[in-house]
Amino acid sequence: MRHLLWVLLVLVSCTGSSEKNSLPETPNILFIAVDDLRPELACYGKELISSPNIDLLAAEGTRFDRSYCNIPVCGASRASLMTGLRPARNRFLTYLTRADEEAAGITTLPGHFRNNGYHTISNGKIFHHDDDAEESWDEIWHPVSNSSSWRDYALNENSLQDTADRFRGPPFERADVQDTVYKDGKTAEKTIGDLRKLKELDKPFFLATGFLKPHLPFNAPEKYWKIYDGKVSLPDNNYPPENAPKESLHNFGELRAYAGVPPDGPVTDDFALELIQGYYACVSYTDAQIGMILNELKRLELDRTTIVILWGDHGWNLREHGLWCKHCNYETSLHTPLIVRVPGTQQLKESSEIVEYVDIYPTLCELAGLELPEHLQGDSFKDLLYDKEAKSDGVAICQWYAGITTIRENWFYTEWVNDNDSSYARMLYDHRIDPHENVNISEDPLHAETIDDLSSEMRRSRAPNYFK
Ligand SMILES: [Ca+2]
Repeated sequence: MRHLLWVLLVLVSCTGSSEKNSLPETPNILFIAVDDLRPELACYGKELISSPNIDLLAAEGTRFDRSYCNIPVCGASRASLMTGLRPARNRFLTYLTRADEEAAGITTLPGHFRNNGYHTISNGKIFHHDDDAEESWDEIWHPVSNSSSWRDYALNENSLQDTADRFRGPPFERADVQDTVYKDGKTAEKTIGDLRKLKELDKPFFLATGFLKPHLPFNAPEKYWKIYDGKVSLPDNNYPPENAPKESLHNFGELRAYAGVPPDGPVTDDFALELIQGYYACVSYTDAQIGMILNELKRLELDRTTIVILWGDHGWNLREHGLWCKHCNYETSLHTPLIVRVPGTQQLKESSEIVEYVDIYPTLCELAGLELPEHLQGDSFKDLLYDKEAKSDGVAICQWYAGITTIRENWFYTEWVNDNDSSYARMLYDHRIDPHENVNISEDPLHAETIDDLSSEMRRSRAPNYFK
């Protein structure tokens, strides 16, 4: 016995960290996707937001403070993350992206786990299309709303008919209903049932659960709206950045498709306040669903063998720059929440290293001890969970159509390029002095060298397929 203890001690001191000894050999994965969630959470310093469950997950795991999606729209961001491939000039561009068409033949993240003996389940919105990359999953399930509408309304079927000239119903709903009236409540129920079932399974699992809120429409039970009554304020930069290129702005058509939103021009302050409160209510509603799942994981003691990862598919503008929705190259659309909790290991509380969503696939493989498929274009950030001295490569490249944003240190540089790789617009922000990106300084000769450098960085190392 004494000999065994000695061997263990030597092993611990040789590896220099605890994670190798206590991480399960084949850990389960609980993969939580939240639609349109920017880091609007108390654990990210937004103290107004009630997000106790995600905050607890962050406290027990590692919170990434500089995580960026590679493309700020649902379908394309998810296809990129799930395949580990970057967007390119003709790949992963819109919300309608299908991974199994634009990356045909590529093994997806859950597909890779499935090939390695995992039982894989997709609940709710993981890929944009319900039937995308079906061979990745042993089981696929989608919630059905109580309402007959394709969207998730509790009360507003009549108003949908009243506004037949618009594509959709109202952009928010404040209904005094149970959580399970809306789809995300059903997704939580289904996922909890799965955990109980998977506990008895004789193989590891990759359980993906995707929540629809805080995506529009901002429909959430009354109790979550109430949290924010009288507490919401407007951002102080309700205007385009000084010298902003027109390419960086849009008309937030996604929001205008909803009834009651003016067809052009800005929305009123009162309407903006209601939209922001609705977004917050949806964040708290989703947080509560995630809490029920994480509590069940603990109750079943599966938390001891399960890696939990939580991510939002991209950011969202809540009237910053006069914008709503995503679909642009500002940090508001690119910055995302990312939290990873690994069982049985002593993790760092947070990381301020720059990581990208193409890095998630290799990270989960490495944590689970799976080989990395050759096609992957990101880098594992496993070391950032444990090693204070560890660094990422320090660069994120994000793409919105022809606009490519290079994020490095304090610089956020976007260049719009045409088919023959010449640029026709650009913007540069220095987050040390302008963290909200209110003044484009790309035409200031003082920064010419920085721009050259960032422009070469983008071309050289991070978008090898982009110009092909
Ligand atoms: Ca989305």
